[in-house]
Amino acid sequence: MQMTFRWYGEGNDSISLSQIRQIPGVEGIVWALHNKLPGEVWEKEEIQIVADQLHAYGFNMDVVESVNVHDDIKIGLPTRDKYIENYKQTLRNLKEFGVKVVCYNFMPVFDWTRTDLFHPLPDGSTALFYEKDKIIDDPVKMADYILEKCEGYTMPGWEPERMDHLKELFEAYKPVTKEKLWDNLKYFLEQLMPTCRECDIKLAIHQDDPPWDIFGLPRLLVDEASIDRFLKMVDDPYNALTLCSGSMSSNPANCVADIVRKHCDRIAFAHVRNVKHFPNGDFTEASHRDCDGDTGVLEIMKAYHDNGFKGYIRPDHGRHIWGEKCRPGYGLYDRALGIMYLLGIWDTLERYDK
Ligand code: DNO
Repeated sequence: MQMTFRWYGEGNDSISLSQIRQIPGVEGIVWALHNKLPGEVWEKEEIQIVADQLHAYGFNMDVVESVNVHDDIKIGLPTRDKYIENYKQTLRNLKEFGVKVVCYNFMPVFDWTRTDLFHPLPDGSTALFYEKDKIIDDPVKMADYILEKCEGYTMPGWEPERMDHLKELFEAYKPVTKEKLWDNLKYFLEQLMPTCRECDIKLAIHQDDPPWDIFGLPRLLVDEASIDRFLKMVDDPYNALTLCSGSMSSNPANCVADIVRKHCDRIAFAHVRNVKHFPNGDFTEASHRDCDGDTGVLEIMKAYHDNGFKGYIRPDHGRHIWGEKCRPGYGLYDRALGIMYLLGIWDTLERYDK
């Protein structure tokens, strides 16, 4: 297991690499070229700039999160082949820098969705919050809210350039049923697998967050059965998972530890965080400590350990604590606490649970 930390890049993150260097146990930075639009090739010269920054602090750059997938691929338009070729070229360029895992998602239009990015918690901190009833609202209003609240940072999947065309995007997705979306995902993966093998890069899908349809858009990776289907559909070790404990356990019916036990060998990258449910279906994000939420962090870590997990792991969204001003969910302090908690569990298992 290798501990990593997500960083949005120079000038695009409130946190510096020198701060991250002081968190015990972090070996790699989970990075991306966040200025690139979905479908664009990531050029070697652009990657080199980040490589130099990370290497100066002794970090590896094995994991990219995310190379975003162009909507034409998800919709299944004839132009998808051009964007798939670009994706292959990006993988070839990433290979030159030793990248091993590329995380991506196949959610239509939006990436992760919350209705409140800074919801007050009883301890005086704030955290991401999802209020089911607010989602029935107009998606255009939702996008405006997210863009207004992201403190000037560009949120992945909520790029203003794309949000400007929301109505057209919703129109374009109209014929895309859930089954059509599965077909389009299969097509994408089958085109990509030979390049992944050639480059020795695992393509690791992130589940849909939250794991159910929103705004009438279909969502695929939502539970154990859909993960089974996904892995069987393209049964190749390079077709892998970014298993996101928080996304999956936003639905209380999902048991993340069961999925780890079943598919550990196909999990290339683990996101571990904690979610607390309310009886009406709302949920809030919580500290990484097991008893602060309902995700089952201890059981999940034990499942990874029992199954000899060799992949990459990172703490996921944290609360905003001690007055920190940061990207929603991506502050330094609570994620650093999260790392110490996860490593505490792991080190204990390593020593006493052979
Ligand atoms: C949320 C993240 C997601 C993830 C993408 C992967 O904080 O886990 O935005 O990076 O869905 O493409």
